[in-house]
Amino acid sequence: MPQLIEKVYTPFQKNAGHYATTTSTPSKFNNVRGYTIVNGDINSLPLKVKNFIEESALLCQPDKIHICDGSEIENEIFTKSLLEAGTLIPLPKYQNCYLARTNPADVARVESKTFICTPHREQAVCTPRPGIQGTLGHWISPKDYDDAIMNRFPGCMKGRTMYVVPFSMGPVGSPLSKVGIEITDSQYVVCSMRIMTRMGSLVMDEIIKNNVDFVKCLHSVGTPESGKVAMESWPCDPDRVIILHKPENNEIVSYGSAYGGNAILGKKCFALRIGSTIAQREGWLAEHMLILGVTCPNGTKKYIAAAFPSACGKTNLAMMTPTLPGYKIECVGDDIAWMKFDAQGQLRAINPENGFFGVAPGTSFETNPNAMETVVRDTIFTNVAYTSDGGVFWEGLENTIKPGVTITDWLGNPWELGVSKTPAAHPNSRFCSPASNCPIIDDKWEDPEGVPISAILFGGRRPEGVPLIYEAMNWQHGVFIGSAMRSESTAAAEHKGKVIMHDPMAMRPFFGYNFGHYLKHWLEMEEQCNKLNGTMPKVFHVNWFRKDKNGKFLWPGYGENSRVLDWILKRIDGFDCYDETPIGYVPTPESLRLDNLKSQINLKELFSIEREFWLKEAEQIQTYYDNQVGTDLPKQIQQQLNNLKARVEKMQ
Ligand code: GTP
Ligand code: SPV
Ligand code: MN
Repeated sequence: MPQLIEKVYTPFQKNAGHYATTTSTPSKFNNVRGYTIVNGDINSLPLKVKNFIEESALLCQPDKIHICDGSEIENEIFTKSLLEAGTLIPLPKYQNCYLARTNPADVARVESKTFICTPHREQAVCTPRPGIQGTLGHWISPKDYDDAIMNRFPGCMKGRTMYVVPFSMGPVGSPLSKVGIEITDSQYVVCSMRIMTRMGSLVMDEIIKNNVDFVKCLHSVGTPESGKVAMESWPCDPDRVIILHKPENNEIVSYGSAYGGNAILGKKCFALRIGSTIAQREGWLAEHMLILGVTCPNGTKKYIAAAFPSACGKTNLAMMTPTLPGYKIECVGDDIAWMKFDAQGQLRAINPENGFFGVAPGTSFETNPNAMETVVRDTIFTNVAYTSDGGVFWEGLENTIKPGVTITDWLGNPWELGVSKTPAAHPNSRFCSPASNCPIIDDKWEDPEGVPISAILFGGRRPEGVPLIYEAMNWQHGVFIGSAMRSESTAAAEHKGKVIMHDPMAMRPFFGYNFGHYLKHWLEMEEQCNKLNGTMPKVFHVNWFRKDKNGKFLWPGYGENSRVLDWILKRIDGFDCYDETPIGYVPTPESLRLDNLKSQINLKELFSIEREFWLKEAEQIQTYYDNQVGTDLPKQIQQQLNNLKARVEKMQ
């Protein structure tokens, strides 16, 4: 049996991007099914891996299969090929950085086309009130799931290469980690997965050695024949995008988009949607949370996890430069946390990712210098603007533009500061950078045991009514606060306008199973902890985004948020520095450090808790539960809402 390996890489050929058509390949390398293995040895793989590859090949009918090893040389070859295809543009101002401009119809996650497939609808989603559209995820039946695949995938990789990407979410070999294999026809996705996950032979070896189960991820940008491909350099099929998850098979299938969470399948699809279902089965939590370490002036260090909806400040908080002297922030992760109790009942978290896929606009030397330092090496930027000196530009970097430098916007059109009316960078433009590049990456960010979590923060964009910070009175109250979270919509998904949406636990787009069951699971974490004689983390709600009557932020945010962390640390240490309010505990006036603040803060407005506002808020939460969650709502959560209503009603 000849080894089906071709040592020569063909992607060097001109125009050999995603849609490279095969030229002659030696027939002796073609196996019976008509494809050539151009890298890797399929026969050395465990049967279940081999089967997954062969079934996918049978369906997608690629000309070639490349089993990725994750090596430097392999990455260089893909990069070169993407440059030749025009998918990537070099950025000579920085080291090993590139810009991708997408098809303008493929710029964000597509929540309306994202589905969870279970035998029964109620396993995946809550049952909304009759006549009401559910907003807590979309269910698809097993039959429609199969049909969706069969209507899109057969032959979708004809004439092209199928890449097999073994990856680990979490440090390779950690007891908290899980592995996956993504099959994709996009080299851009392969290069992104290499940044965002631990990817390559190391992971495949782990799968072979320990015969571990892997999450099956199948991705295609779509068929060029669909006629909807407007840009050769960014193939996609926007009209037929679909993102499917089948938890019982640990399976993800994504078609038509190459953007972010739609295509980098280790991230939202695996680490959150499939991850949350595994976590429910195994008794842990998979959450849309940053993880940071904070050291205070006396040298003690605590770790905090925080759930904010997409584009609401996780990356910024995770990499914050504190303005309070003597404080140090270190970053463990900026988007996802997997958390589990250890044998002592201490909640521990790992960041399952290996990189940051961060929002570019708003990131600057003033707001997030650590991110700015992170992105000047080994980064793929997507949909930011380009400068004539080989660099990047986005809203927030206005003062970095040197005289004479011209700007090209994310669509490829000339753009002029102060003149052009449209944004230079797409509002959801991103940087994709290795976490190890971050100057404040935490020593323990790859600790296989995870870091101990002392507090969980919830927060969102609440221009009105919600104070800078308040603390939950207990765990159940904390779970309630998370379930009742609301936030202004952002460009991270397809929602239009700035409406205040419910986004419970910052997970609305990412639940892998029924939200009511998810809340029950959260409530049960306390029992798990008690059995182990542990201490539950404290829960807080923060809001950096409250505005005054003129629409100006009441709080400077960013590094100044260290003042809020300082108060949280005092509470973790048990200091009695809070006042009780109907919505929770708020800092006593002297306990929130405001020394040396550069601007005048209207504390009264920032912390005001209005009876009318909160009566309405409680009513809206009730309507939301009734309309969206129905009988799946745990009674403890309804009780918490009743308690809130009663406390607010008693206000003067
Ligand atoms: P995803 O990657 O989509 O999950 O987003 P994220 O939660 O990591 O949000 P990120 O930190 O990238 O911030 C999104 C936007 O919010 C950026 O434009 C930031 O500049 C802005 N932002 C972050 N923190 C603050 C803050 O404390 N105050 C204000 N006013 N804006 C902030
Ligand atoms: C988010 O939208 O929460 C992101 C970006 O982190 S994406 O990976 O595209 O989902
Ligand atoms: Mn996110």
